[in-house]
Amino acid sequence: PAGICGTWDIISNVNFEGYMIALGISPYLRKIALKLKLKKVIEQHGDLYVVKTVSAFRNYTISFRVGQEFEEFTQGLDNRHVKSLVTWEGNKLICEQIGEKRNRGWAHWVEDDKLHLELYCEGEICKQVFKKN
Ligand code: RET
Repeated sequence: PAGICGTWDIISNVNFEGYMIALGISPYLRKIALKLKLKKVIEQHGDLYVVKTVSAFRNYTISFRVGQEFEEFTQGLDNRHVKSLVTWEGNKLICEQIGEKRNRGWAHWVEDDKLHLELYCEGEICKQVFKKN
């Protein structure tokens, strides 16, 4: 839906640590990651979405078409190869990331002018909320 595009600043981040532990991210990298003020920059070019996770330390960008599976390499996160598929479920943009980790994926949606993101891995749920920049 309209409203997901733009630049978003994080205002809350619950259980990012649990999610990163589930991914097997090192204590050193987790400590850095927990201190970051993350931004999401979301663009749409025709049917192509580009989602950038931006921080002073490291950026991570994915681009995808809804309904079209793509190869994702989680470079700088846990450095795994997954097969990702993004679909709409109601107003939520849902991604399944099939690979070594069970129940891995995320959901993005806009509610009350906020961008909500849930990150899933092996039963851990990280909940992040962003406000429009
Ligand atoms: C950072 C810093 C280095 C360590 C980790 C990171 C995590 C990034 C994540 C990005 C998720 C992106 C999504 C995009 C969806 O469209 C910030 C790169 C672990 C979890 C869900």
